[in-house]
Amino acid sequence: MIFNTDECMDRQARMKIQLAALKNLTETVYSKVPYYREKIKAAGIAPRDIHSITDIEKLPFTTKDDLRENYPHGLRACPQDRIVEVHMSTGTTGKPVVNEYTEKDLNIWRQSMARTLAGAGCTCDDIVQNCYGYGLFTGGAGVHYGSLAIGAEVLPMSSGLTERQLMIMRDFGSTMLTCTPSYALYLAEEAVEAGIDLRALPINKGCFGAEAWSESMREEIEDRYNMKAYDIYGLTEIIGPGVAFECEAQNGLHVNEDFFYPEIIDPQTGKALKAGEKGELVFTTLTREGTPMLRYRTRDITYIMEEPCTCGRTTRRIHRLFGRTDDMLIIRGVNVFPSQIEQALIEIEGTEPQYLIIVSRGESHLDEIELQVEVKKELFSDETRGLENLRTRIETVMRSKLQISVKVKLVEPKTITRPQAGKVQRVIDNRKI
Ligand code: DLL
Repeated sequence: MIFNTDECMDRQARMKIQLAALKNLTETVYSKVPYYREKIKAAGIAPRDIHSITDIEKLPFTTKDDLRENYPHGLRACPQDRIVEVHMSTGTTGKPVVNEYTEKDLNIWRQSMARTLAGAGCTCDDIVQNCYGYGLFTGGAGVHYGSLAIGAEVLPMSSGLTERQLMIMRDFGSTMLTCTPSYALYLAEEAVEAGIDLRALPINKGCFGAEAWSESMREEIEDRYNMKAYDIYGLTEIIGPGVAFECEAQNGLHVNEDFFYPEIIDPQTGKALKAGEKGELVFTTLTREGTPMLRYRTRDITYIMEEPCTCGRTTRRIHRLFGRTDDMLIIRGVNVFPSQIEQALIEIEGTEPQYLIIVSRGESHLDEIELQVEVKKELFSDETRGLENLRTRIETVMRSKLQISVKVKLVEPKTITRPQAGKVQRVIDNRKI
């Protein structure tokens, strides 16, 4: 299976299906979920006002605060006895975000994850080493279900226990790796220590996501494993992984839009933006039963790509993520995204794709950024002038690209902590604001 017919259907035909599903969803949440009913009423509309797919813009948004307010079951749209599985994302503050799945919801997840893995070329011949965390996090379960749907062999490793991961990878001949991109690089570094040549192993492709990663990280992973690395995107609130994925063209991520309807809005005004215009990504789960989401604001920044893809799928794509609206640091009034810093670093020869941004408020009450950057080992054995030149170069590039001063500290390889489970932390904000 490379892709299925639903992914290649005529766009007009798909829009008709999406409209019917949206009407049905609006009716359901209006009648079953008091919170949604009140919000829809407050917006001055009723389910009968949905006549075209663009009428979705009349519906109210749902935010993470709405989910927290309704913790744990307030947004459930079906009786408890129809729920068969629950996942949550904990985040760093506040109550967890809860997603409750019916059997039909799991079916949607299996299909979207099968499409996701197939997008990267996974077939029943593959041995999938799944190092996303199993448990409440959606990564482990999502890849597991998708692998089973394809008929691949899945190794349910979960994250951590790196030595054992490498031993299994070698002894079982895993052909596909699924984990966060930062963990893939961590594994690769540990493989060097353990004297394992990853490039000589059968592993030849991987699906990476759950956190931001740059093209240079992709190159590094591809090079270290001699594999093709694909970007996959999703979030707990909508289904987990399986919302959007790269195909072999690797030109944007195909959205499983028969299940998850995407919109892009201006994060300030909430107004809908056109294809090609960058803004906040919003999803409506057209066919979910357990905890359906109406116009959920993801805070992820990207744009929609409507041009046809060379792979033959007709689903619209999103560009790889540019960051999150809530990632944005405001440093002395200037908006800075960690992804901009990473992008600037990529262009500087001699740096490794490992960095840490530490923000603090100095004695003068002004915000300061220290950027710790790992540099190639050879540079440390060189005379110090090389290091000093590199440090000033990075500071100059940062000043010209970000319009702020950044204090750069060069550190030896492997100084910056790698997550052995969960997502990488790129920013430490000590400002207490
Ligand atoms: O991270 C689901 C997932 C698991 C996706 C495995 C891919 C692979 P959450 O923990 O709820 O769910 O976090 C969702 O992570 O809103 C994005 O900000 C970020 N994210 C997910 N995938 C990507 C990606 C899972 N490919 C949040 N690139 C999302 C950049 C990503 N950021």
